[in-house]
This record gives sequence, structure tokens and C-alpha cells, in this order.
Amino acid sequence: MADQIAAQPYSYPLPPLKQLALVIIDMQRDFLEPGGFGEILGNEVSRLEAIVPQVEKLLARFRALGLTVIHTLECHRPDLSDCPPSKRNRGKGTLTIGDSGPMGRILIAGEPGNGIIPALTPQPGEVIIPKPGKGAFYHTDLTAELEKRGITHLLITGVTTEVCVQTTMREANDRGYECLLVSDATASYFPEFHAATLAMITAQGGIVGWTATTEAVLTALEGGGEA
Ligand code: C5J
Repeated sequence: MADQIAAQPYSYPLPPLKQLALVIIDMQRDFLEPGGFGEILGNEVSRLEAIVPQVEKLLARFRALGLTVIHTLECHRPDLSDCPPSKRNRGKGTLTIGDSGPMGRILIAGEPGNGIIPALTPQPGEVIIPKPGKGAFYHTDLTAELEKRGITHLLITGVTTEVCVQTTMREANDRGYECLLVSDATASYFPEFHAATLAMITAQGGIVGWTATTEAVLTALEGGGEA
């Protein structure tokens, strides 16, 4: 196994693999499937669906190596007590958070549309982090779960690149985690925002972290044994 991943703006040094986690942000039906919140807001959801094969490959490799996998879900309590009015009122689709849509109440925990897409269904033992905000550290158990496992390095994937993914990566960077965003395993409804986010992360010598392709990650992890 390699000791680094070929990345931008320079190679990403790999730690002992048990310190590495795959973070899959908000790969939920509400964002990826027709009829969900993303489409109701007027977005082209097929752009997000396009990354599923890359995320599946990374997930399969992490599972095969016995490494930590973390799934996040953007969701709120049914009474919306964890959803500030500022967040609820700002989305200006035909429906908003908490309203009933084709896949149940939008962004409400436990509703069909709030679930992770079937291709990426979490397996027993994988960490699931429900989050009321865009960042995965805000009002969640993520720090505790990472510390419990001795995780220091995060490979980040999911949607959307400039919203929940970038917010989480910045939160993680400020907390001292070494973060790499997998460039073709994250997507935005806006290709220009995706590109700008990758550029912002790697600018100034990797001010927020690294980016690399799925292929580069898989190549580096080839031959890795059990953690
Ligand atoms: C958004 C997310 N875009 N998961 N959520 O509201 O990025």
C-alpha cells in the first residue's frame, strides 16, 4: 500500500489506516431523487446522481479494509424545534422544510425522502450522524465519534460540494483533521460552484486541505490490509 495519495496541491500523506475515515455527506433521496427537496428548489438532480458510482467504489474499499465509514443526514425533528426560522423561511421552492412532499415531510428525520439512497445504505457498525445544520460538527456527536476511534484523517465525499460538504470540511480543518475532498465523488447542482470549491480548498498551499480523484484514492489504498 502507498504511504500517500496523489493529490492537489501536493501529495496527501496517509496515516496508519485505522486513523482514516470515509465521510459521506447527505447522500439522501431528498437531494438526489426526482420529487425531493433539491428538485422542488428548482435544481437538476441528475448532476448529483452522477457521483454515486464513485462513492460506491470508495465505500466498497473502506468496507473491504474494515475502515471507519461515516454517513451524515441533513434532517430535523418532526416538531422543527431544531430548525431555525431563518433556515426554514429562506428556501423558496413550492414547498419548504417540514412540508409534505411526494416522499414525505421534507428534511424530517425518518421520512422516506430523508433516507440515504439505496445504493449507499449504511451497514451495521457504520456511523450515522443526523445533523440539523450544513456542517456535520454543529449540534452533532461527530467529534465524539471521531475521537472514540482515534480518527485524524478524513476523506470527504457527498453533496452538495459548496454547501454541506464545504462547510463540513472547513469545520473539520479548524478542528485539526487532515481533510481530503474526493473531487469526482462530490457534486453540486451548479458545476461552477463545484469547480470554485475545489479551487478554494487547494489554493494558498492547501489552505483547507487536499483534493484527489477516486482513482487516486483507490490506487493508494490498493493492497492495504485490515486496519
Ligand atoms: C443543501 C446539502 N444543499 N446537503 N444541503 O441544502 O448540501
